[in-house]
Amino acid sequence: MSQEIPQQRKLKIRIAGVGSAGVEMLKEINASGRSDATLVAIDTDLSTLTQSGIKHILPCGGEITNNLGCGGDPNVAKEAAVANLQSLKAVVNNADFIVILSALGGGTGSVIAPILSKLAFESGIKFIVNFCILPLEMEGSERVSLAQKAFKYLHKRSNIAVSLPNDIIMSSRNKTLKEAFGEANKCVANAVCSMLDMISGNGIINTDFPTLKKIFPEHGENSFFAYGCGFGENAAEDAVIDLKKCPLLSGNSPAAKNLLINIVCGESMEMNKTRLLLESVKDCFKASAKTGFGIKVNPDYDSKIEITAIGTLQNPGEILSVCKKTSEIPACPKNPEHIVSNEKNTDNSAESTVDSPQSGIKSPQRRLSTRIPEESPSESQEPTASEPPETMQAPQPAPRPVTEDEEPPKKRRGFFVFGKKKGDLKQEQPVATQSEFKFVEKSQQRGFFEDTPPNMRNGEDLDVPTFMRRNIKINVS
Ligand SMILES: Nc1nc2c(ncn2[C@@H]2O[C@H](COP(=O)(O)OP(=O)(O)OP(=O)(O)O)[C@@H](O)[C@H]2O)c(=O)[nH]1
Ligand SMILES: [Mg+2]
Repeated sequence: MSQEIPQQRKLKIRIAGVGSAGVEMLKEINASGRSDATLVAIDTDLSTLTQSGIKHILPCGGEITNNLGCGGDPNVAKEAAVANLQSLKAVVNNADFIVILSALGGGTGSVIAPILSKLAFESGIKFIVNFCILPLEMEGSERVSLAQKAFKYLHKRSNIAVSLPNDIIMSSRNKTLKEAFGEANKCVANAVCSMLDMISGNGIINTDFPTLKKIFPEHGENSFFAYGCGFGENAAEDAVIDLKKCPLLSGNSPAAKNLLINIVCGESMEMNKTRLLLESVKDCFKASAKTGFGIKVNPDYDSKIEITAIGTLQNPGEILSVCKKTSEIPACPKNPEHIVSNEKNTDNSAESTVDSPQSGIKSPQRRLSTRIPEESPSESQEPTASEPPETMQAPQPAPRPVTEDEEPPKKRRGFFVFGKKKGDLKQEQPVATQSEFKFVEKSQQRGFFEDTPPNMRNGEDLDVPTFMRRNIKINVS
């Protein structure tokens, strides 16, 4: 009797490029023709999206930015994110693995990439990876500081968050700005592709998805990623040298706490050579505890050897200028967020998978058609999010009740934090609930003056507090 062999479920992998540079990186990946991941381009600048050639686009600007981008303003980007919250949720919905690509320092990438990480984190996505490009120091402290804050925020919601400072690319090579940017974009695209190759599960020794999760179970660890390649007779040695020079390491070979190494080589690669190669990569990162490795043979590689290493840092202060800088920024408040759904945009709020035709993410033609005032009925009948928005609020001390003509206190909100609508604040001030304060007995009140005669006036003992003499009750919490 023949038994039906159960089909292995395909991993749902999404790669989102956020902001102009994020979309540029996504274009590099798109050019490599991957079919195992769904690519989604997200920007407030419509032209970036329509010219990207990416099948799934999510324009977030609309009237807020006149489809022109945020001009570096994080407040505008936040407004755009709030207006498109349901569509952003649809990007992460039901995914197993999400990679978010962005350059931080501008408006869109700095705000929407952290928000997407947060939505992915809250929706329980099994593995979240962020690759972030950091602005040049010369672009000014405002951009650099915004980038640091954004990195710190999204890092806490990622299994792996790697930063690549543009300064490293600029300083290491004598290139034009465009060439250097292009090189950084390629570097990130290569890193993403080799990471996906690593988990595709058809190697001699696999570093599959469960292995990746086991090695990087935590969120918010400081991570690094490196990629190296060698050819010909000394391919192995050259690949290690190239790996150490990888710009994603920002010029360091840090000590790794957890490390995952993947080698892709030709069919003629000897076992002994492979073992030595693995040893030298482990030595390079002084790896001790959890190390996983994978080997994949690619018949097209001949004498080419490719090494990919992903790790978390033993000493978080050791690598990456951003890690050092972000440690100076005050920590993010715990559970500060309160997401509100955006009623204005229920028309594009499908909470379905990207792959489904009802997705909230539209192909350029479909999505653009929703910008036309006379919206077709079929567009507005798309399914809405099935679950109510989740709330995460830190416990607050009971505030003083607000009187009718008094302005409620202004809540401080970061760019990555959603709050309630302004109008809701007044109504929702909770009424202070207090319990009665119990004072000690009258006889025990006089303490130090116990043996002196009481200080009487009009029949009242003035040494006894007025509220006790007159039986006024005081409520305290
Ligand atoms: N590596 C690389 N960096 C870029 C590229 N374009 C811009 N940058 C850098 O990334 C930072 C953010 O720029 P953008 O991605 O254009 O900003 P954005 O996210 O689109 O934000 P807004 O345009 O303000 O909405 C800049 O400060 C630059 O340092 C690029 O193609 N490659
Ligand atoms: Mg832009």
